Amino acid sequence: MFRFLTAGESHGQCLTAIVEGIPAGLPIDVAEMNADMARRQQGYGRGGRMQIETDTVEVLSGVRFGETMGDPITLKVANRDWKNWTERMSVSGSAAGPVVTAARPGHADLIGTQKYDRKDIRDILERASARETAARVAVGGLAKQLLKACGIKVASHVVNIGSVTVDRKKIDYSALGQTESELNCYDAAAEEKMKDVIRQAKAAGDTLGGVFEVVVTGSPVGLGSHIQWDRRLDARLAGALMSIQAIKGVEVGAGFTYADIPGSKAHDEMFFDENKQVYRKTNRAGGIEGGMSNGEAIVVRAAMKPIPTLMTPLHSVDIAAKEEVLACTERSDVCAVSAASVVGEAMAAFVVAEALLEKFGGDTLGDLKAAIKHYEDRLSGE
Ligand code: EPS
Repeated sequence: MFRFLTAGESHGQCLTAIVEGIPAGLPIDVAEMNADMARRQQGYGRGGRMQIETDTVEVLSGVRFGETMGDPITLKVANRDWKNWTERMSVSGSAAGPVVTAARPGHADLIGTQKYDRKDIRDILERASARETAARVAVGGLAKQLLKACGIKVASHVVNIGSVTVDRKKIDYSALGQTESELNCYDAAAEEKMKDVIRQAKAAGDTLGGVFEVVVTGSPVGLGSHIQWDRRLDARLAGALMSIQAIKGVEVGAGFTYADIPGSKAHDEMFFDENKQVYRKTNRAGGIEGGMSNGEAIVVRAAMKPIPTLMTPLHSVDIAAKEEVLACTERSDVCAVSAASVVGEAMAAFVVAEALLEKFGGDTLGDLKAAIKHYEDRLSGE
């Protein structure tokens, strides 16, 4: 079983994650994990917090002399900002300073205080914050390294911000994972326009959402299963991406555009040749048929709503005074779609690694790779 939990508040001491199920014998490159941590922090439109933090992963258990032992792995990401919050986020003592009571529409503020019987919205927003995704990217770093050892690569790119969409014809899919782009976007002209609309939103005290795409290449056929609802790979990827803060829509392959085309144009016809065996010329299915990977690139997209913390706040209600007010303004981002794309990679990597381990098992990396080889030999008729 491959699983993880995260813990930690946005302005608490640190974020942590416990990851169980990574096989023994996997070399771990912490610098590579930190490269993704840095990618999550960048992005035109991020707020002041990112100037304070330099997110780095500390491995507290499960790795010895650079290699996993099969033990649970504990990861820690320190919050540098904690030093500015020691009183307001103290584990002991009583509340110092004013409480937050003006709920932000679109955030967990109101419902969280109702559900958990809290008087201070901070008790909710601290954990609801997308800061938690730093821990997920750390976990995703482990999953990615496991996948890489098995020939599977996970990459992402931003395809839409606000009203600006990339021109897909300009995108070199073989270059995914290699951009210097501030917005993780592979269409330079669209990226400039995206920056413009982010600038305009910032000037107006507004925020912007968008869409990112995650692409997984090198996956063997048969990850996931058609035999039970909760084993379908597309369902699991959709759930994992939807679990990222502010994600409101997910699609696989042609996704919602399937609604507009007849069956004769919707499916990926199959062909055969001696070298490629069964192959397809299109990939509208996004690499998944019948809830199972089909060996093509797995393509999933997620739509992010604009961040609900607005510098020109929306009409709302004060939960203490029970009167109509303007929502609270916390320091926040104008646009975090590129950061979310890195989190999307992490969540997709986790799901694919989980499905890989489920299918091939293996307490050690060697056993896992041998099982994959045995299976691929069977499929190729050797
Ligand atoms: C985030 C850290 C947060 C926000 C953002 C994501 O930092 P702070 O709240 O200290 O400014 O920038 O959080 C939210 C968008 C949110 O709604 O809470 C991060 O590390 O990604």
